[in-house]
Amino acid sequence: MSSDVVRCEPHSGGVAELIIDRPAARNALNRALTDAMAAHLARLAADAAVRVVLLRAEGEHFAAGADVKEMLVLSADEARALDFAGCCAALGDFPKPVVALVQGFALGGGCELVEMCDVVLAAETAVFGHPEVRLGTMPGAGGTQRLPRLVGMAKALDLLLTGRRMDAREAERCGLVSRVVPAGSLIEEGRRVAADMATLPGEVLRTIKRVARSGADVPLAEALRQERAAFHHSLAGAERYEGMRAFLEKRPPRFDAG
Ligand code: CO8
Repeated sequence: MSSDVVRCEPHSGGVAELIIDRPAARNALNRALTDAMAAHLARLAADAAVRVVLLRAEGEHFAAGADVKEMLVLSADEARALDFAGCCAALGDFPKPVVALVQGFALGGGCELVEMCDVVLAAETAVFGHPEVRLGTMPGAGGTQRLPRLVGMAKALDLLLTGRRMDAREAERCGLVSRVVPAGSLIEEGRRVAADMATLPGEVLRTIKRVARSGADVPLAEALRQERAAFHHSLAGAERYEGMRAFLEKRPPRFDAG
């Protein structure tokens, strides 16, 4: 399946690459793009052969945010009717690990996409920011909620209320970015991380993501209860027999797709 603005390239080994491909408009997120992304993600969520998604973008920039040309002509009623900004929920709700590769600008809605991903590799040249306030609007795809959870309220409000940009190193220090890598090796390094993750047991990967994310929204005691239940459940799985046996037999584990 392909579209003009988002391509999906399945790779052997359990990794699917989702590629934002609208570089002439700095990968601005128009409706066609977010619809295509949602359609791809729905298919990838259901595909048992896919364990990990690698999200990246063509061109010099990750994404310059929502498409301002589309937004300008949108009335508040139309935005509500279209569930504008809800269009990115498919990424936020995606059940499998998503590794994002960020080069150049990730602004506004582009930064919100990053905030929804699980492991974020940024090129040294990456720049993050929420300039929405400077356009007379505000984040609508989770920026005011996910960013403070990731980087803390002081840093988040600094970014959201000033619209200033931050570089990759600052983004790494404050917790938006997992790792900073040389720009020239971003794709290679991202593919290596995703491929390695895809050799790990799929059900356990999904459970860790689910429990880590859902636990952040409930009191600690409830989060720990959820973790314990998931941990006990994992002990009943075939994956742990293979992982533990392989360790004791001093051989690499072989986890079946799933
Ligand atoms: N929307 C539409 N078109 C854009 C956007 C955008 N966000 N960003 C760039 N473009 C277009 C430009 O209009 C231009 O088109 P044309 O060639 O037809 O004139 C082309 O891309 C190239 O742009 P620039 O000449 O500006 O390129 P530069 O390399 O000089 O600058 C920047 C790159 C810094 C990324 C610059 O383009 C920029 O500042 N863009 C706008 C960034 C911004 O303000 N983003 C926030 C948008 S609001 C938002 O994201 C709200 C989120 C709500 C939910 C989202 C759900 C999807």
